[in-house]
Amino acid sequence: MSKTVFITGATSGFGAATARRFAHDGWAVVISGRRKERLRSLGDELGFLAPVHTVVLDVQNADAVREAIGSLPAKFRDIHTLVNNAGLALAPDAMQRVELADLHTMINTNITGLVNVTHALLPTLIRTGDGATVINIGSTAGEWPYPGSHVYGATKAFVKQFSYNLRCDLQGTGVRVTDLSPGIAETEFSVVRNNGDRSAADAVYEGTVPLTARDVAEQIAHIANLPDHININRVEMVPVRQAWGPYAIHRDKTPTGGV
Ligand code: NDP
Ligand code: 8X3
Repeated sequence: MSKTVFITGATSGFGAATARRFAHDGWAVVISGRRKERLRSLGDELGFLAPVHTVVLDVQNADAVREAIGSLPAKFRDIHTLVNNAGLALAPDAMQRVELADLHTMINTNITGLVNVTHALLPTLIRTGDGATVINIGSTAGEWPYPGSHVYGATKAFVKQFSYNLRCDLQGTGVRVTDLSPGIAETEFSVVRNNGDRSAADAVYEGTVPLTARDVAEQIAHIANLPDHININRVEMVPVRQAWGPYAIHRDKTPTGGV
């Protein structure tokens, strides 16, 4: 019998590429996200390759998550791998200049949403036992600071620590947990971050060679298909063209602030 993967945020980017990758390997695939039309068209595309079930779902809504997982058709109920991928960055400016509501949306999606889905699926994954896998999509932003990353990077730091802590709780269950943290990758991520401004999004990738969604999907498939006794705690993957800059030293001795 084929294994089943549950993917959040499958309407674009890493999630859609992961759905394609697993369907090509013959896994049963549960694809979820908020955009119904996108899910339908991906379901139509992959339905010839593998069993596909679509779930319109906003991960921020704990009741909806519980309900969606509780009402999976029998054929898709025995989840082997959960890919906690749904997430976003907003407010690409300094913390002191951005809207509080955007910060809450990042927290509610990248932290609360990920916790909602994990909590709802853990009983199933524990029942699956050996080889069951949770792959949480973190980010290099969870490890390395940069201007404008403020809450986004902090949500991804949460993903890393949550992944490690979850491993402790799941010791003895056979369930594996990985924090997969990519660097810059060309998806709709930057369009969302720049509030639909395509030219600002394109500028992020201009003149460089970023990761692709497929690169990330390959890693996800690799991790999920490893022998049951191996747990990859964390993977940080970046394009060769992405490294670190020097410390930002403010070279101006004029006092700041005051009235
Ligand atoms: P995309 O914008 O292409 O995809 C994001 C996905 O998340 C979409 O399918 C979107 O679906 C879904 N999503 C967003 N909010 C919600 C929500 N409330 N409920 C359910 N689904 C939601 O970006 P990526 O593929 O690049 O991003 C995927 C993950 O990878 C994110 O967690 C991101 O932070 C992370 N990441 C991205 C990197 C990059 O450079 N691209 C690098 C490192 C990490 P819908 O809108 O239909 O709900
Ligand atoms: C997305 C990668 O560098 O924009 O998590 O933070 S980056």
